[in-house]
Amino acid sequence: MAKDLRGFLAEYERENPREFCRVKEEVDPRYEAAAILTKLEEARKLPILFYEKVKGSAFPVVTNVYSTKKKIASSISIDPKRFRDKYIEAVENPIPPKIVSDGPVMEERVGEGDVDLRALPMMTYHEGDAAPYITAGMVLAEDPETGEYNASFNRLMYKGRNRAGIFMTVGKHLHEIYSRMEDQGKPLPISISIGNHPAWALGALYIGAYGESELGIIGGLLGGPAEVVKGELKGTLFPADAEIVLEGVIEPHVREEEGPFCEFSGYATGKGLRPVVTIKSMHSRKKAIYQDICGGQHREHLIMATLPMEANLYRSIKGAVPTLVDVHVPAPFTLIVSIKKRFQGQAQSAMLAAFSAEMYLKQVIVVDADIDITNLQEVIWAVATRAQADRDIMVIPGARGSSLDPSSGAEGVVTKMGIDATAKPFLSSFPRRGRVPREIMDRLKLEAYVNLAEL
Ligand SMILES: Cc1cc2nc3c(=O)[nH]c(=O)nc-3n(C[C@H](O)[C@H](O)[C@H](O)COP(=O)(O)O)c2cc1C
Ligand SMILES: [Mn+2]
Repeated sequence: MAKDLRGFLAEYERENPREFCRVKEEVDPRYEAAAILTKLEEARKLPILFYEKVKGSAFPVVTNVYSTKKKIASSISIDPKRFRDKYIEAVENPIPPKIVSDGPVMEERVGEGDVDLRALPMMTYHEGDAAPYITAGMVLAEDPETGEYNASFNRLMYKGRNRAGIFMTVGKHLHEIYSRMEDQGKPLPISISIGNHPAWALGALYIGAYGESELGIIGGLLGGPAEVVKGELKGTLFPADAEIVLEGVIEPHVREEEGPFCEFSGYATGKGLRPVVTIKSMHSRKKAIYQDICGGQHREHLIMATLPMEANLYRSIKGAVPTLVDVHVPAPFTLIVSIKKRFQGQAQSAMLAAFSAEMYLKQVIVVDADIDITNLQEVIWAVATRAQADRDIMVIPGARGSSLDPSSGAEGVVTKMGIDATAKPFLSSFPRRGRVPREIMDRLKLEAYVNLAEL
């Protein structure tokens, strides 16, 4: 199993040549790459796309690397059906990272006076995006109080040669670390690594409690410690075999306009006054590959946002409701949960566990185990026939949600809603669903009565 991005790409291309598309024609990072991806998605194709020539940059670009569960699961040699179990196993058995003295990412370096973000093929995807963005940058930052490192993905807006606006969701961990440094009037040193093996992204995107180590989860997914090198700035660390790494500081008490940017919510939102990163140096491998994740509601962003989230929600709700069956995130801020209800109030326990495990969640629908939660038609049918609004809706006003929800109030304060669409009092005492008896269905041969080919 490869442990770096280029090793994974080579493996995947060899084993799945039809899911790996090399584009030799020059592509413009301004809208063209996004148009190619959009058209492929419309044709229901999700290949890894490797752009060999991107206008204005010497770096080739790879995108859609994390676009399907199959790709992600194969990167850690796991059957897609076992993916969630494996992920939870890594969360529960983290392996601490190992600091190594050198790594391939140190092959090339550009220092403070020369570093220029314009060398990178930053992309503009949608009408309304404020500037070119870096979207696949993994930020590692040290908590000044505990010395632990936090990993997250944070969009970076191009602002100038060595400056980028950074979006750190209020209430998420990087924002907390930055606030702790800002309280002391100090800049926060960070590394931003671009082009990592999928296990790094999967771990970084874990939605866990403050202080839970994403680096440990990455180790658990890789099956051995995540190897990191120390950077030039005091306190920076980054993956030894990343393709490209930027080191920089987020200055305290500086706010400038950032956004709008078309997000996974489907809207160009989030314009606001936000902190700025000053880039101090860039490290890269020889012939480095720049990785991109198309902004907005494209498969890759959605799958990377939901897979780690579903694993965390499954684990958290299971602790509160042991008869949890399954969880599914079908749309932004939305969760569907199925349970085998043993006693009254369990749907509400599931909702409360879910809301406290994931700040972005705004609506939770709980159904019985007979409902296929990936089929929204069935879920809505359960809401229509098993819930009554005055009795079964839980409303939590004034709660922290996402500022990317355009219907939210001041900077992401939302009203959360839980719908208990389980049958009352229990499924066993509820009217039966219409079903033809099983033995008749098994016995009857349709071909004996109708010619299917003629219909
Ligand atoms: C492609 C991609 C881009 C993201 N961009 C941002 C971002 O700009 N700001 C942000 O706060 N979270 C962003 N996220 C989500 C966070 O990285 C994610 O919630 C992460 O788990 C937060 O880390 P934390 O749990 O340590 O706070 C992004 C996620 C993905 C998949
Ligand atoms: Mn964290």
